Amino acid sequence: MRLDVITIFPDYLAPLDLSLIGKARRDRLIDLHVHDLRDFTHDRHRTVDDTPYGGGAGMVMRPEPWGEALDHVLAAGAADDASAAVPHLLVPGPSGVPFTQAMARRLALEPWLAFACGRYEGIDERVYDEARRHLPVTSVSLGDYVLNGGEVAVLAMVEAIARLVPGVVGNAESLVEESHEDGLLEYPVYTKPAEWRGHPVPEVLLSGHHGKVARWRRDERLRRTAERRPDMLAALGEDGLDAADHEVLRRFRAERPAVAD
Ligand code: 97T
Repeated sequence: MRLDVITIFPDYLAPLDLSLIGKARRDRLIDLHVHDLRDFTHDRHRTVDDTPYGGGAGMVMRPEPWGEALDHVLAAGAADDASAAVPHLLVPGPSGVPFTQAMARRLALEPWLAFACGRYEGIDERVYDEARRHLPVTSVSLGDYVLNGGEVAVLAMVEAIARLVPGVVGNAESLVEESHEDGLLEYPVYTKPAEWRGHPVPEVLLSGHHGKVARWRRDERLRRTAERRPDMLAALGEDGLDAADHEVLRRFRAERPAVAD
């Protein structure tokens, strides 16, 4: 998979040299290219922003460097790998569609992704209009909070996507039995020692009874999801839960009403 990132802070992406993603790059599973937007300016000050037409607070990123940077990415990618026609362009911002595990799974199947990191109040809208003439473009948000720019969002998205690329994560099983892959949060986990500072590991986990362990874990996932993410339980609907699930949820709710939402 080829990844191109355009940013005014290339150093922000340095963590992608580390850990699992760094290893995937060395193994040539991920071909990551970071581009400095200021390299596509032509004035002495390497200007990338200006005041907004119509007035208002802050600065807007000018379209010309973005146009040149995207032209460069398209040409460089096509020269490197003729099989990848055009990238899917992802633009993080607080007004995008929510980035989800389902989206990460779809994007992990694509041969080429490009990320445009905006700063200030955003990028001139005509950059999106022009990009859409050539590529699929998606504005994505990590959640309902505000960042200073897209770089941290790109770090998160690249990690979420790249770990789903075959070969990047060694144990394929660790990819499926995780939160957000089947609509419930994960169960709590424990390791040695069996007692620590007066806290014992739940007895059932030491019992060796696989059926009981599985039911206990399912119950804990339901309990956590009901407590922390009632929206996820609602989204699962009737079909996602069986009679035993409904019974444990009824008991949890009687014990303690939901706190989230
Ligand atoms: O708030 C932002 C500013 C710039 C780029 C991205 C974001 C953002 O992305 N997800 C949440 C906020």
